Amino acid sequence: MDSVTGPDGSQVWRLSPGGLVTALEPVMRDVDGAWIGWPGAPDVEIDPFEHDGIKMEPVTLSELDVEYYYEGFSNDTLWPLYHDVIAQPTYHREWWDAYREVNRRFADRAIEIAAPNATVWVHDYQLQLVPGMLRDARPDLTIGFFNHIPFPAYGLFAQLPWRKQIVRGLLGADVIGFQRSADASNFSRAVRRLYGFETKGTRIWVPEDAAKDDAAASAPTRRGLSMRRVVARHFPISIDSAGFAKLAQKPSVRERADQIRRDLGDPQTIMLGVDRLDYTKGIRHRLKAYGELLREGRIDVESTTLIQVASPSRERVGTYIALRDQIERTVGRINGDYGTIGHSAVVYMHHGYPREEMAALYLAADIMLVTSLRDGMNLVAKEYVAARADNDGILILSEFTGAADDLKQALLINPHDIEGVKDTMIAAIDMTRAERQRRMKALRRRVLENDVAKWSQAFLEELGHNSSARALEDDGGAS
Ligand code: GDG
Repeated sequence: MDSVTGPDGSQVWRLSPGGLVTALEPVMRDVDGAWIGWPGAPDVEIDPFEHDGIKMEPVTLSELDVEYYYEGFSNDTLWPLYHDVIAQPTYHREWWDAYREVNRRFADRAIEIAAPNATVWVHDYQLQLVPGMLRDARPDLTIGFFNHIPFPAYGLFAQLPWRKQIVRGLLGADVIGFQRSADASNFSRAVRRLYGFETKGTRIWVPEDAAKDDAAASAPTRRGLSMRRVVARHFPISIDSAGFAKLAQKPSVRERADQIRRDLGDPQTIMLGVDRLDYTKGIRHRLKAYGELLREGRIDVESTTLIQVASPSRERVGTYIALRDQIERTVGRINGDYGTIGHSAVVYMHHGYPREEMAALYLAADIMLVTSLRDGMNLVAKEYVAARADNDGILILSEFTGAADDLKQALLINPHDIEGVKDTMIAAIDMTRAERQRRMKALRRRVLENDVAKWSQAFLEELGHNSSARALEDDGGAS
C-alpha cells in the first residue's frame, strides 16, 4: 500500500501499482480473508484496517529492513537471479539475515491470526521462507504459494548461497504455483538436485520429518517413510478482463483516448509502451529499434509517435538508478535528433497514472510494445487486449513473457534481435485492418476466457485437493 494525502488533507491508502496488486485485488474482494502486507514506507506502525472491503493487516518494516530485505535481498539478489541474471545479482549475508527475519515476521502474523484449518496463500519471491515456517508452527493450515516471477534454470539458481533454505521454505506449501510450466520444471529439478526427493510430473514427495532438520532432509527417500505430497505446477495469472473491458468502454475513457490522439496531432500510428521502469522490460531494446527506424527513414515523426510510460520503481536500487539515466539519455537523444517543433519522436513519462488513464492510453495506441527480456507473465499485454473492444490494435509481444505461451496471435518477437523487432514494427504499421481484427478477436477470446477469477479458482481448487491432510501418503509415490 502507499499512503497519499486525500483532498481534505487526511491520510488515505492506495494500492501500489504493479502486477501482484492488479491480480489479487479482485480476488481479495470476493473472500472473507485478511491481506497481510507492508504499508510501502519504513517505520509505519498502524493497526489493522479495512480498505475498500479488504481487511488489511499491516506488518512494519524498519528503514534497515527496507534496505536489506526489500531493496537488497528481494530486489538486488532474487529479482536479477530469477530473471536469468539480466543484471548481476548481489549476494550479501546481512541481506539474507534480514530476509529470514522479515519472513519470520510475516509468518508470525499469519500464525497468530489464521483460524484453525484456515487456508493461507503466500505470494511471491519476497516471502519464500514463509510456507516452511507456517508448516512447522501450524500443521493444521492449508498452505499455498504463488511465484509471480520466473523460476530460473538450476544452472543459475545454483549460484544462490542459500538455495537449499529457499527450496525448503517453498516445500512447506501444499501447492506451489508458477506462471509457466518451464518454471515449475525448473523448481522440481532444483528439488531433485538439492534434496534428492522423488518427483513425478507436477508432484513432489517430501519426507514428513524433512521439514524440521536439514540432515534428515538430504537423506534419500525410502518406501515406507511417511510422505507429504506437494504439487508444483503452472497457473498462468490474468486480469479482471471483463472489468477492465468495461472500464475502457466508459465514455470518459473513450473521450480521453480521442483527446490523447488529438494532443499528439492525430498521427497515423501511435506506439505505446507501459512498464514499471525495470531492466527486465526491455525498454532500451525497444527505444533502440525505434530510433534506428527513424534514422533509416523507415518511419518519420509526423506520422508516428511512441509514448513510453515508465512508472517509477525501486528508485533507491543502484541498477534502477543507472537504468533510468540510460533510458532518459536515449529518449533525449532520439528527440534531439528527430523531433520537430510540433512533433516529439518519443513522449516519455516517468509517473504513475490512474487506471482510467492507462485504459485511455491503450485505446489510443495502434501498436502496443511489450519487449521484456524476461517476464513472469506481463499483465500489460492482457490489459491492452481486454481494452480493445473495437477488435483493433496490434500487440507486439516478447517470446520471453509468460503471456506469449497463451497469446499466440500477437506478433511475437525476440527483443534481442533488433532487426527482427524493427521489421515487426513496420509489419504492424502496414498490417491490413482485416488482419488486425482477425488477430485481436482471437486474442480477446483468450483473455476474456482466462481471467483472474479462473486463475485463483484453479489454484484454490488444486489446493483443496492437495491439502496436507489428504496428501499424506505412505507409499512413497513416485517410483
Ligand atoms: C509482476 C511480474 C507478472 C503499471 N504502472 C501503472 C500501473 N501499472 C500496472 C499495469 C499492470 C501492472 O501494473 C504491471 O503488471 P506486469 O505484469 O506488466 O508487471 P510487474 O509489475 O513486473 O508484475 C509479472 C505480474 O507480477 C503478475 O503476476 O505478470 O511478470 O513481473 O496491471 O497496468 N497501474 C496504474 N498506474 C501506473 O502508473 N494504475
